[in-house]
Amino acid sequence: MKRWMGKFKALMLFTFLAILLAGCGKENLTSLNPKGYGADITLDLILYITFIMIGVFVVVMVIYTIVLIRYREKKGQENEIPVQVEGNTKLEIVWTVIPIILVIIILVPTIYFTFDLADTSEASSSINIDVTGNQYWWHFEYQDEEVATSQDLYIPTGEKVYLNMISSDVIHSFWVPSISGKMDVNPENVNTMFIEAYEEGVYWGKCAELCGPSHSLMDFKVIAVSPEEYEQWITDMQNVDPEEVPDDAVAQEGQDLFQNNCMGCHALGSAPSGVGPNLTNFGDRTHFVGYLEPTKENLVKWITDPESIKPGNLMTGTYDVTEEEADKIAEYLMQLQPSEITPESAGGLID
Ligand code: HEC
Ligand SMILES: [Cu+2]
Repeated sequence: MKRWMGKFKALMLFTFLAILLAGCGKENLTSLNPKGYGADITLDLILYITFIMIGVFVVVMVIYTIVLIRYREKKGQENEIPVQVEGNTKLEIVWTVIPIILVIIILVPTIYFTFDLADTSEASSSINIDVTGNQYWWHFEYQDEEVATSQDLYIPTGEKVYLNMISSDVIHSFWVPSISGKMDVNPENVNTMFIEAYEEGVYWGKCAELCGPSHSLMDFKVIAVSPEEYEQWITDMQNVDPEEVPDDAVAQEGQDLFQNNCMGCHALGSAPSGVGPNLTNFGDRTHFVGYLEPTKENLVKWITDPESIKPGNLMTGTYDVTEEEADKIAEYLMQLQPSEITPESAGGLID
């Protein structure tokens, strides 16, 4: 009885853990519910190979069980030595050929789709975006549009968008599990991959290569909108006047403070970004610094003590503003909302 209780407890623990971990996935951060081309193919391949493996397992287990039952030692056979079989050519051929066939069945679609996903022959007639990975944020430049943004990557649905990716420091890896596979982002060479989202939505991206103390916080979003909305967004971004003075007095003070303390690293408009992210549409972010909700409280905390939010970031200790000043800057930054096309209009985050 005691022995069974132990096993029962272990079973309960596993069941509990399975249920608990199953709840860890987010609707917009899972490769098991693909919403784009790369993720779709990856899941198909995973399932295809898994089913073949299950088939192999079942066949082997059936043969194993039959052999166990059929050839077990029966009463009166205790001292009998069974017929010794050795070097059966027929069997040798069978169990060499079957695995080779299985490997080919797995290999052909895998190789086909590996090349398919690496195909950049249509890149020149498509949207190209230059992506830079930085410790611990992402920068995006729309090649032909003179539009630059950081952290939130806007793309149109239903078409392949080519990303030319490089790193400004160490190796990162670009991964949006719901819509694509992952690709390393190296300091020395440009790696190109395409992503395609089927549906509108906000998809969560991750850096998938350990790159420093805040690696796990190097999150970003892909915002997929309809092609018309995408055009609208591009136009809105092109029309931003980085010098535009906000209406209310507090935000105006914030703008002055921002220009004096922060513009050395941050860019507005299409100007190339320096050490820090482009903040042109900062007020539209669903999250900032990758993972925090853009409330005023969080923003003031980030400006006054970035280290507590993202250890090892390159902003810590490079300027001197009081909490009161940070509050005004936050007021200004949150008003930077150049477009009607936002993560919210794309359906927001599905949790
Ligand atoms: C030395 C360069 C530097 C200076 C000066 C600087 N920043 Fe930053 N800032 C950064 C870097 C680098 C990041 C990215 C941090 C990360 O995510 O790891 C950043 C990130 C941010 C973000 C988050 C952006 C996003 O969308 O995720 C905000 C907001 C911000 N800075 C505001 C400010 C303000 C306000 C000031 C001035 C008081 C300032 N920064 C001064 C380098 C700088
Ligand atoms: Cu990284």
